[in-house]
Amino acid sequence: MTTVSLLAATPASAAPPRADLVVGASLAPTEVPDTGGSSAVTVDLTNSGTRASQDITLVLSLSSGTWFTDGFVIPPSWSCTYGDSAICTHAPLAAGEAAEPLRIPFGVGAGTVGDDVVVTAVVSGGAESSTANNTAQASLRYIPGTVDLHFLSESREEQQINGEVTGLSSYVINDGTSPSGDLTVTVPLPAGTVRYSETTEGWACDFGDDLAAGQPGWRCTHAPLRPGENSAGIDIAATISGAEPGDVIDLTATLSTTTPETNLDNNTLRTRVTVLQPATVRGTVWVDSDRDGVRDADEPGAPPGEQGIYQITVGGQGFGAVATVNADGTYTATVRPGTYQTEFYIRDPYSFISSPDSDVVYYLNQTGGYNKYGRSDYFTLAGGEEAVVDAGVIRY
Ligand SMILES: [Ca+2]
Ligand SMILES: [Ca+2]
Ligand SMILES: [Ca+2]
Repeated sequence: MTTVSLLAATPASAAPPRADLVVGASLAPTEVPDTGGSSAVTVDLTNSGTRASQDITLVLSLSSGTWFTDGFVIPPSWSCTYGDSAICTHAPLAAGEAAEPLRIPFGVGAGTVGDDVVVTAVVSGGAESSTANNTAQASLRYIPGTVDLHFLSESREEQQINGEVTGLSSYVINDGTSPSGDLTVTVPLPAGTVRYSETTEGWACDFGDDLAAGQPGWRCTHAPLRPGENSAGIDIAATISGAEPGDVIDLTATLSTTTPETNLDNNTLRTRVTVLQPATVRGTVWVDSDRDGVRDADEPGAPPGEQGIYQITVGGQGFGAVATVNADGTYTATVRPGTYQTEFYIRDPYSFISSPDSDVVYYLNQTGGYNKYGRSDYFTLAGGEEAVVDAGVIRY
């Protein structure tokens, strides 16, 4: 008798090998302003079963008022099409294998504070030991949107004299999470100044007698800003005029919008000018008519113009002034207290000479161009002081 050995029967308690896909979904961010915004869902998928799955299909569904956006990259192991739902496919996962995490951004429309947007992920991939873990949900909560406009420049202080130009120059940014309304910036014209200029691009600026909260000044408007968006540059400039030394002049811009803001403390930008007593630089470009190398009492000044004194500048410390040249060859420049030199640009038929009566310490009569150039030494002036700086020339 032959005994046939049979394979042991599978015990009733041992389950056959089965795949078991497990899906998880998370959102970042998990809050969105009530004016709308965006988020992204990340799907994690693992086969925690004991056998490979079949081909996998993942369906991502969004609440109404949300939509999948374009232009992002997903792992090459996934393939998706986007409609009302995102439908993504993936090759079978071996037992214990995890898919590359799949991150898909989406847009969120405006909603009501406290409401939730729900994202649902459902995965399928053939027979499984359990499908209870094939669905995952994540939600996004509407929170109050914020608008916070502020100037990007810092307030600053300057020291200037009458005749100089001061100003405000900045951009406005929306640091909130929601779009602003239209922007308005007002700048009253302070006493001791006159209008010089204002921005013409990106902003619509007007200047008038009652435009700055009923005061003379500027009123500028700009289109709304999205969250994180910068405005066009705004520039407002005024000339210091009729001010007294010691006066403190504030040029202040105030920013507002039609939507509520979370912070109004950062809506001003100021340039503060302390007015200085000016110093004066003056002198004469005199003609050595008898060519004896000294300045005689009856010797005239050179004429201003293309055939004489073309320009005289008083410069130093990164700024300076163009002198006013008079018909008799004298000139005057008004400057801040500081250290300067006078630079003379003259033209044919005049040339510089060396003379004990000339303060020109360096000159070039052959410059290769029209101008002949001469300059004085540096000199330092306090407020109210005056320097007399002369240049001797001859006429051919
Ligand atoms: Ca499952
Ligand atoms: Ca603000
Ligand atoms: Ca002379």
